[in-house]
Amino acid sequence: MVIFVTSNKHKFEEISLMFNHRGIPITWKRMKYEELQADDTRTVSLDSCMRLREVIRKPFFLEDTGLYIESLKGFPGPYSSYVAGTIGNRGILDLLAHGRNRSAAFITVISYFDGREIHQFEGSVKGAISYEPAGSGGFGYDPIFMPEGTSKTLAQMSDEEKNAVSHRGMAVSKLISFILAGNA
Ligand code: ITT
Repeated sequence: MVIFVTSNKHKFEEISLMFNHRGIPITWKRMKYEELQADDTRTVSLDSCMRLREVIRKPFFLEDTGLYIESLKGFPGPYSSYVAGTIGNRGILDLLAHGRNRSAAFITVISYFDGREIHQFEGSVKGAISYEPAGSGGFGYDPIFMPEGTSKTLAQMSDEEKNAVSHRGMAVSKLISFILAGNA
């Protein structure tokens, strides 16, 4: 049994779909935890995991995700949660007006505590910020992010389709391979 710690139900839905598909039991520990303010998703994810292992004391994982927009020098990056809750998708679209480069990437870093040590798994997807929000699936920035090679936003995809191309899907695949290789 693996515990996934997040306050975000959409993350749990996407991840549990992949675990269920591979027949690996997963439980949701719904919990909001303080995050370090740092420039990089890997550091934020590791720091949260190190603090939570003192409290949870059993194998678990968490993940930290950021949206990195090239022409905004990586903004909102580690501040993605704050920005989503303040200026939101409309604010991002406004910042990209006047013909700015719309290239962007999502990065997810999973930190998995196996009961002894912490292992990290990273996934990313490159794409572009759309001109208008589209779609009603997913969450957060999904309506304005189009993965490379598609003309759909992540919000226009089912959870299965999103998992097949997404930052989170890639990071979770790596974690699942690690667990199935006998490391859980
Ligand atoms: P935790 O409890 O797991 O930390 P959170 O929602 O605060 O949940 P993050 O800090 O990792 O998670 O995510 C930052 C924000 O980025 C989040 O609030 C969403 O708005 C957005 N986000 C994360 N993953 C996303 C995804 O797959 N698609 C679109 N937006 C996403």
